Amino acid sequence: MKLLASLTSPYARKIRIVLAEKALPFELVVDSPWEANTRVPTINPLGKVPVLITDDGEAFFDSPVVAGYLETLDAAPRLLPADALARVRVRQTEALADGVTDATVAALLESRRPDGERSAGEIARQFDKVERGLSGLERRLGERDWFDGDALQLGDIAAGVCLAYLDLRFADFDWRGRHPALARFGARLFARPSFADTVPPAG
Ligand SMILES: N[C@@H](CCC(=O)N[C@@H](CS)C(=O)NCC(=O)O)C(=O)O
Repeated sequence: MKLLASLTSPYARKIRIVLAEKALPFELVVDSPWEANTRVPTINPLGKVPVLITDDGEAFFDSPVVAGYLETLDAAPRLLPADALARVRVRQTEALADGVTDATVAALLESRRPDGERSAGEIARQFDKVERGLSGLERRLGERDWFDGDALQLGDIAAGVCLAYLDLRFADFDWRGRHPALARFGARLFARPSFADTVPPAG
């Protein structure tokens, strides 16, 4: 299978980490939807990465759907529980973490708009979501090692990716100082080979 991804996309990184944790072989096709010559919109009408193309040629997007597809393959470890309600809870953690990532991306795009078009109010509004989302994640994690269950699952990966993306885009944003449980969690997660091997390039 092939994964269309940009190297800085946190959503694509989430999937690359899932693939690494499951030791699933795949071809990484680097394609940034922001470049003029991107092929992504011909495969995903939304023009976004990640997109996974199966060996049968079927395309899956967006990242929660791709993660769901990968879970159907016979590859340990399970990253979503078999129990339906437990699975919804992992998906809730994933949605909260992805939502923080969405707000971080929105703040970044707004901050890159030209002088005169940039809205400080909109950037602040997005950072309010980031801060509230991180507080929600901090409460959800509490004193535990993992968000849901007793081993790494998809919600943990999404949360780790969202924290790492804040470091990449807003290095001065001191989430560790305000969220000690997330700081402890991040330190553990970032040391995993699946995270260390997918650190995005600067830029
Ligand atoms: N909810 C989607 C978000 C994907 C997304 O926004 N990807 C960004 C890269 S970080 C993208 O491709 N943006 C291109 C665009 O918005 O045109 C997912 O989880 O896959």
